[in-house]
Amino acid sequence: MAKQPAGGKQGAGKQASGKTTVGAGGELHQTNSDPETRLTTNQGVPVSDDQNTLTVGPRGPQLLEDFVMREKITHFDHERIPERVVHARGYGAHGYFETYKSHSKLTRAAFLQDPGVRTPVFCRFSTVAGRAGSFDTARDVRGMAVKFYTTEGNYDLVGNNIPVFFIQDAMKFPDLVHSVKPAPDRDFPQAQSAHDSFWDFVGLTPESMHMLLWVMSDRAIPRSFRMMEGFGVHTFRMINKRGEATLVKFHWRPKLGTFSLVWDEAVKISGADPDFHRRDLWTAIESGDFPEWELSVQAFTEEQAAEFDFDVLDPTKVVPEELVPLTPLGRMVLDRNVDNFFAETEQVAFCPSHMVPGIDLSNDPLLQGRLFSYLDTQLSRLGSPNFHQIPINAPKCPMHNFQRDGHMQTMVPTGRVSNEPNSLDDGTPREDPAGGFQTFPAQEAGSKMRTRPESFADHYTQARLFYRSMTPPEQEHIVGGFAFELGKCQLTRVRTRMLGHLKLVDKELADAVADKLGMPGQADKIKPAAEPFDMPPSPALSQYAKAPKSIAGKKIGLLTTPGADVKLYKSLLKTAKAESAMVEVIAPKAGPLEMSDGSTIQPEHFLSGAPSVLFDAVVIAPADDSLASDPNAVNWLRDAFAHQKVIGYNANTESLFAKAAVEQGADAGVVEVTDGKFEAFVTQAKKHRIWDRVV
Ligand code: HDE
Repeated sequence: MAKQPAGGKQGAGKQASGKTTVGAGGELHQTNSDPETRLTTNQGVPVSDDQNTLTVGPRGPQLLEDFVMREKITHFDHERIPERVVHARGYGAHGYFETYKSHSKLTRAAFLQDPGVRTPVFCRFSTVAGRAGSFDTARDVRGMAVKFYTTEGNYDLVGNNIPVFFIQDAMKFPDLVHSVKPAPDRDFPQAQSAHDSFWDFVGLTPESMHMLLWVMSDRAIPRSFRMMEGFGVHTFRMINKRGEATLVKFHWRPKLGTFSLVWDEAVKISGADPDFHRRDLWTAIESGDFPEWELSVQAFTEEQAAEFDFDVLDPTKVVPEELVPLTPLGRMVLDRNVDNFFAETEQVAFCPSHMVPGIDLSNDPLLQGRLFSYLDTQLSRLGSPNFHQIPINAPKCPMHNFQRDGHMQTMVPTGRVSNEPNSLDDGTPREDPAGGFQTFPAQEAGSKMRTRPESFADHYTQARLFYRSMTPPEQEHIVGGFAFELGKCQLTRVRTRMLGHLKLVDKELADAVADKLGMPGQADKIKPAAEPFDMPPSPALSQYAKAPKSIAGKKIGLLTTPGADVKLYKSLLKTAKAESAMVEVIAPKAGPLEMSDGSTIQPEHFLSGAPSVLFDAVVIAPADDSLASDPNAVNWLRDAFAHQKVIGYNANTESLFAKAAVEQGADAGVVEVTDGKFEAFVTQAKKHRIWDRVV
């Protein structure tokens, strides 16, 4: 299934055309004398031996003059660039954006005018806290950064899967990040926020309360990048040809719906498959199941914004969709994996300051700080002001100016003129007053000061709104999230302070967390900067209230044994295909699996390497009752049941269920499928989980 990388001079993937040779050390390697494809140094010098360093005699000292070996090792020594200080672990793919229609009333942005035009995009998803080598399913915010290669320059929408942020002013960002990163003395814990330094910082920073509710919710453990919403977070402006401005908030909605893992799954997946999310995205794209998102805006005027109970410049606030509904703009499809992770995903440089005509900024203080930070970080990460020349960052429209030279300059500008104005050469680039980027002429006045607007002071109302807009299972998960994280904090004052904040959010929430911690009645008394009030609940904030009843894009695991019922297997494949879902087979051993008709299939997994946490719904249909004596199989079933999954089973599973203490037909989600009929199974699986299953 893997796509062969592009061939060419460095052609990997193709069978070498030359001879296979056994080297002096017994190694097998290929030789090739074709000048088009043979191995060379970076200077193009053909290499005769890539296995052995130059020595004096077979056992003698190595020679410094071996420029072939030194060039190879030196290059290797410099293979890494600094990883991103945040969002280091990420995964990207190419695709396109198509506008549904012309949005010229709203914006003059070129990529939002012509429905027939596909604008190329590159999208990178990421976790925030962990290093590049950390695991995918950490409880964390996910980044969702999209670079649109428009005909009027690159536009970067650098967003997250949560619509608010921890802090209101960029000045606090280094402290926030230092607090969540591993402690500097001991360098742990990695890739998680369940520790004293994080909860101490956020407990002292009440503006983070709304974000904390989101981060303790299911949003922070997404099932898949393909099943994640995305948000621009800040308020931006759109400007039309007449120069009229509308305030907007950006939203990405996944076509598959928004789904999450449960915490115990996330924990187990991090061991079973640390690459769970990247593998999922890569596999879906390779198999032609291209993920898709709808881009929408909430569009409103300055006058409307002035009427809201919150300040739209405050990045800790959402504009409830019940107040301003979404206006769909177009769709993004990711249809091509990268050819090279480093060249593309690692070197892509997103900057919120990469704007295009028709889109403009607001005074959100966090956004303003980001405008500085990202360009600055690219200089240190990519090492040169010419990072825009790296193919993944280069605009796909004409680009001309008089910026010159610098490290790793790859362009060769011609002519004697590198300045403007000039009257020496009419062919040099000139400004375009009408077509060029124009900043909206917002009126600004005031004294210079370091302060926070009073309108940013209410830190609890929207946290309460979020909690009260959740379905009961989502609320339970939030309680579990807080209890887990605070339970990992060793300092009592860190816990009691947070319980005090939670009390201001919602008393029931605070009591439930305190109860789980075994600390009832121990909340600190906290005086809020502004008294919270009740807003009408916003069902649009709940993932499950609006989840599509579908298993499209989901994965069904079929656990079976040699002699597996071929009819049932084929019927499951057919059913899954009709629902755009995937099936993967798990057998006790890795080798080919014999089926009931004597044919063989290659199972995707062997049992001890593929716990049921890797699948959205499971079918257990062995050929006999041998699984009952395999502890991996017992745990497989127990976990699937505990994670509220839909479980299909056949007649050979009675003793396995007894061992796992799961009752066959325990609820509507434990379905017999011996006859190979999957209608009831699919109907249940479309609920995502059996929410009312008590475990
Ligand atoms: Fe970032 N952020 N950020 N951030 N951010 C970075 O830029 C920063 C913030 C986001 O896939 C860094 O190239 C500051 C909000 C994403 O390459 C850095 C502040 C949101 C990515 C940086 C914020 C984001 C980054 C690290 C507070 C959601 C990954 C490496 C003012 C709207 C992009 C890099 C990718 C990456 C700074 C807050 C999203 C250091 C100073 C709010 C998706 O420049």
